[in-house]
Amino acid sequence: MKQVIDLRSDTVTKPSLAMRQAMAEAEVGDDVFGDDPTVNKLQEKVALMLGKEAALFVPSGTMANTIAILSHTQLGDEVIVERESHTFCYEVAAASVFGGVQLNTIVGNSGILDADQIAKEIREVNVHMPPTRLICLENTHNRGGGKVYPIQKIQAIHELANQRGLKIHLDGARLFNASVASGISPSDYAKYFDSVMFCFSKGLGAPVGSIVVGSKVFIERAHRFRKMLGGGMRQVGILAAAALYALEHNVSKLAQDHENAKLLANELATLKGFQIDPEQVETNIVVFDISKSGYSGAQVVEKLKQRGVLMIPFGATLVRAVTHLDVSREEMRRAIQIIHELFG
Ligand code: TLP
Repeated sequence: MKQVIDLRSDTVTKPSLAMRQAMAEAEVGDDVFGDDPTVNKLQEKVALMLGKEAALFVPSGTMANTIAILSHTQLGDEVIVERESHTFCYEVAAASVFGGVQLNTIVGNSGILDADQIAKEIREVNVHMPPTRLICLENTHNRGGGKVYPIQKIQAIHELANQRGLKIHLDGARLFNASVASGISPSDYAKYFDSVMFCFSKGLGAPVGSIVVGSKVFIERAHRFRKMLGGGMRQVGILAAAALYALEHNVSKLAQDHENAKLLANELATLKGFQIDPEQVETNIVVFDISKSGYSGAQVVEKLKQRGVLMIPFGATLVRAVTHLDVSREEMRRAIQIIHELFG
């Protein structure tokens, strides 16, 4: 059987035997009653780790962001997001549908916004206008090619939010990738946000699950919204056990994913018609432009697929590859070899 090298996303990892063992042995209870000891342990651990009062385990990153937005806002409020953010591009308008908020999008530089850009978009109090209530940032930035948010920019946006009485939420689906790449701890990022979410089901290698952290009052509201959206889970300690395992064993492995991504980016940069600046590849996401290659993104993806290398088109002329726990250095080298054979 041809072995596939799956670089479509870091969501494709399969739980290891040791993780499955931890899941099998997890103590469980009905979490809607608050009775699941493993979920409670995970929530306490993550709240402490991020320096916040409380945490809530949720089924997905999309639900985490939606719950956070709903918890910070009221019907008719405005939320500032980056134009290429996951919340704007890929969450099926959940914040608008369920929260009745308007998203005001600002175009960033590889997904990164400056405080000045945001300041211009904060609305005056005026009967004609929706009140600006919340700013959402994304770190690392997915469509920005896994870009790490510079901490000085976060600090400036945090100050602005404070001055203008706004809340600030972090989509930290890949917060640990940012942390490993920058050397800045998750709690040093989290202190600039009222709420933070991150995912266990991406680079950390768990099969399911994300978590939202914030103040006790915020998490109480978030808890109600989780129930409202159908995210109240029962003996979910088996998933929390995978998340605990991931935190303990898989964070340190992210550096290897970042090295593999850099290796790939360096090779792609040598190919005629493929555009990428390897310097810009800071974490595990590699987005490259093939517009000058004579192929469409879909064609490049199809040719690779026939040779057992999976990536995804990321727009008409862009292709994305994501490195992760289930792609070894050797497999990365094999994928690079195939790319050279096809496009070199
Ligand atoms: N991202 C997925 C796809 O939805 C695009 C991927 O393959 O990268 N925030 C960010 C920054 C994300 O990248 C994702 C997932 C989410 C939120 C949503 O997480 P899930 O898929 O658990 O709802």
